[in-house]
Amino acid sequence: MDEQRTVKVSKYLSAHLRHQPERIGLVLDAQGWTEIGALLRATAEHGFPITREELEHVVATNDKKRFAIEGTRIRASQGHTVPVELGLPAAEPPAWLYHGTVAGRLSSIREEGLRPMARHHVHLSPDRETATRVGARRGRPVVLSVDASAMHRAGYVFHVSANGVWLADAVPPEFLRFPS
Ligand code: HQG
Repeated sequence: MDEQRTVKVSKYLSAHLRHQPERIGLVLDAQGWTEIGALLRATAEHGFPITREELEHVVATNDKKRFAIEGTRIRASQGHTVPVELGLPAAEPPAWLYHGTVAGRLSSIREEGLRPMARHHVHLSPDRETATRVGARRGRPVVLSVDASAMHRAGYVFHVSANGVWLADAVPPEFLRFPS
């Protein structure tokens, strides 16, 4: 399977397992799972057939481990815009977490803090390198530091997804440090 096809399949899976399952007639359960057989049939019926081998290859080699398989079912590990309850346990965060964004967002973020926008959670990275890549999707990256230890002490709840993304409902501005 070449790299271009792998990326295409990964994007197709993200689109339908996180955002628009109904576009291919797919139903996700409350935790975001769907039967692999039903997914493969739906892809074929909607003009983008994916084979089981391709699916398994993408799940196993995905750069960010975006998808998880359990038994006969698959789900996206995080990043949904459709309502799902991933059922992740609360976890104690590392002292600092990082968020990559761009300059144009900063005045609003200084005022409101970080908000989940279209997703269910604010996504935070355990290291600056990852946050830099996340920010770079939108332009020249700006990396904010989040005082996760102070948030945790103040009672804010964190979850960590199966692929190591830290999730919070919001980050109030007082817990953010902006680069000078
Ligand atoms: C910004 C990708 C104005 C926030 C990535 C970001 C990540 C605000 C954008 C994952 C704001 C939301 C998540 C506020 C937050 N005012 N702008 N108050 N609060 N923002 O895509 O963190 O490839 O929903 O800075 O790699 O960029 O999909 O979140 O720029 O891991 O697996 O609003 O998505 O992973 O954008 O990215 P997003 P994100 P996948």
